[in-house]
Amino acid sequence: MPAVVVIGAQWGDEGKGKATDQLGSRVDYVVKFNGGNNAGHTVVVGDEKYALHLLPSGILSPGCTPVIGNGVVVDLEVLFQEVDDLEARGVDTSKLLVSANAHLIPPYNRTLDKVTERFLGKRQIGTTGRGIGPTYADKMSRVGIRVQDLFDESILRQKIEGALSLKNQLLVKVYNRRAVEVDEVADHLLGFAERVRPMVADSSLVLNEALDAGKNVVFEAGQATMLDVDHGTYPFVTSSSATAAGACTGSGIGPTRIDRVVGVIKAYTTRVGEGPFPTELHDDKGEFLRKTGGEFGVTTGRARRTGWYDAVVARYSSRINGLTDLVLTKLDVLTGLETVPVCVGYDVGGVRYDEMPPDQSAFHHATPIYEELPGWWEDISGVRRFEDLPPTCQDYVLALEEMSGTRISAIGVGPDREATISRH
Ligand code: 2SA
Ligand code: GDP
Ligand code: MG
Repeated sequence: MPAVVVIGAQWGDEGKGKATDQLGSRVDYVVKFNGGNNAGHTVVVGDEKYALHLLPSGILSPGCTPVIGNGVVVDLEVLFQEVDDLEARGVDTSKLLVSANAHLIPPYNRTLDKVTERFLGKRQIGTTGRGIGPTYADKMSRVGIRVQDLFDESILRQKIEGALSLKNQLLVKVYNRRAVEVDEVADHLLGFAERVRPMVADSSLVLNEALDAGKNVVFEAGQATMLDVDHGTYPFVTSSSATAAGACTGSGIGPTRIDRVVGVIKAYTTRVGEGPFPTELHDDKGEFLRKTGGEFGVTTGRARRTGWYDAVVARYSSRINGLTDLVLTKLDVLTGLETVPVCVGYDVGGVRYDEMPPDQSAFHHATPIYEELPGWWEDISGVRRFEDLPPTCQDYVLALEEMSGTRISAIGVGPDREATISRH
């Protein structure tokens, strides 16, 4: 193994939680390196179903140390809610480490996230409303508040004061809201300081030492390639680096330390929130995918938009992330279709694109060019060997592998940990 990065190859919700959890028993550290509690990862273990938001999926594997890296934005209220909920269900969270450099989501950024969306009107992004965007904006504007600031009250107050001198202008003058007081923010954040103190670590040092000692470390991305702030469908993206490169900046390891980059990809496509989505379906097939695949947001409960597999997106993700493997998920959802269309390229005003168009207008106007592959009718959820899949289903996987430019090393045929076919 030793250092494996797991990323989403589409617009999120590909099943990264399950893929990471599966590596669990052989993993010493699982690191979340971007995003925050906008994420929603579902892991099913026997009869138990867990929905993780801020905590890395590795928290469910005994023996594994979960790490919240410096690239994450942390809502302390949500952190401890999630910890308490898991503890109440018998999950040991005592090993959790939180980077001293991770940024905090102060309550006013949740408000700003929601009012900004309302003000954007038709141009809204469809955010999760968790304060993610404003907190990353603060980080880049150098008015953010970090975990380590909790332990020096005078510095914390100075930083809150600095941030509020800007935020209150926006809240009061632009959004017609009440001004936020330094005391209320400081009291809120300081209320968590003693509880978070024992978890705080120099996570870069911890992880580099672990790698030096030959430990197995998994870096788990939130969101996905097409939502990455640099490489996604900007401005309809999240505000963090969700691609493989984000694992380095978001955790403090160098690129030379990474051994494998695994892209998790659904056998069809979904997207939550606004923004272009060439293979989106607005018919009964789209409804079939949503219903059969249970495509509803884990964090907000929003219905996900659904569409066919897009091999242009897959090739783009292979390139941007330098993928070594693909994990193809939810193949079972496609059972029962006469044929399964796969997008192999785009038509933009009569011009064919086999690769992602370099400008956003072209992508917004891309019409998919489909290849129809034969479907299958058999229930495949109990299959554990590739050769036991129906022949047309095997052909579907092999065709995706060929089109996507990366080896498919595992296939998901159900939500449970066990419902996976390994291919070596
Ligand atoms: P934000 O809140 O600033 O990160 O929103 C910006 C865009 O990023 C999308 N986004 C997501 N897309 C898919 N899944 C996500 N996590 C949850 C889940 C989503 C949910 O697992 O189901 O419950 O709705 C996630 N988080 C952010 C978001 O839709 C915007 O398009
Ligand atoms: P993540 O954000 O990438 O971790 O994915 P989500 O948890 O948001 O969404 C993936 C959903 O698909 C969850 O409900 C998983 O339990 C489920 N899931 C994962 N893999 C499979 C699979 O192979 N088959 C089926 N039917 N469901 C799966
Ligand atoms: Mg999700």
